[in-house]
Amino acid sequence: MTRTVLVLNGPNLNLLGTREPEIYGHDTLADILTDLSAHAAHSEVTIVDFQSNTEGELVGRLHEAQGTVDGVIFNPGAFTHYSIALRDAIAGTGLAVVETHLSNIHAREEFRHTSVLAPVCVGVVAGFGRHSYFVALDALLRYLA
Ligand code: CA2
Repeated sequence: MTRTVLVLNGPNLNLLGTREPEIYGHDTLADILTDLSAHAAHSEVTIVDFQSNTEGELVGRLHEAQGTVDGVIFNPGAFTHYSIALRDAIAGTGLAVVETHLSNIHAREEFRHTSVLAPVCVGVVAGFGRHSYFVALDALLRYLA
C-alpha cells in the first residue's frame, strides 16, 4: 500500500550539521531527508517535508496535512517543551504523529525532560541521532498497518 508521510522539523533544525555535532551529529537536515526518502521508497512511502522556525507555520502545516498524509514524523525542536498551540494542533487534527528527537532529551537539561506534545502523539523516539528519523518511520508504518 502506498503511503505519504510528512517529516516536519521545527526551530533551528535548519542549522543541523553546522554546529554542536557532538549533540546533533554531522549530517545536515537535507542529508537526513535524502536518505530517509530513499529508505522510504523501498516501502512505497513518499516523504514530504517542511521545516520552519515559526510556531504558526508549523501549526498551519499540520492543518494542511489533515486528510492529505497518512502520518507525521515531527521533530518540534524546543517547541516540544512548551508549545500548547502545537499540542492543540496535533490533537485537533487527529493526525498520527511520532515525536522524534536526535538527542535523548531525558539525558539532557531538566527543562528538556518534559514534552507537552508526547501525550497527544502515538509515540516518541529520541536519542538515536539521524537514526531516530528512520526508527520513527518504521514505527509509524507498523502503527498504521
Ligand atoms: O534532540 C532534538 O532533536 C531536539 O528536538 C533538538 C532541539 C532541542 O531544543 C530539543 O530539546 C531536542 C534543538 C535543535 C537545534 O538544532 C541545532 C543544530 C545545530 C546547531 C544548533 C542547533
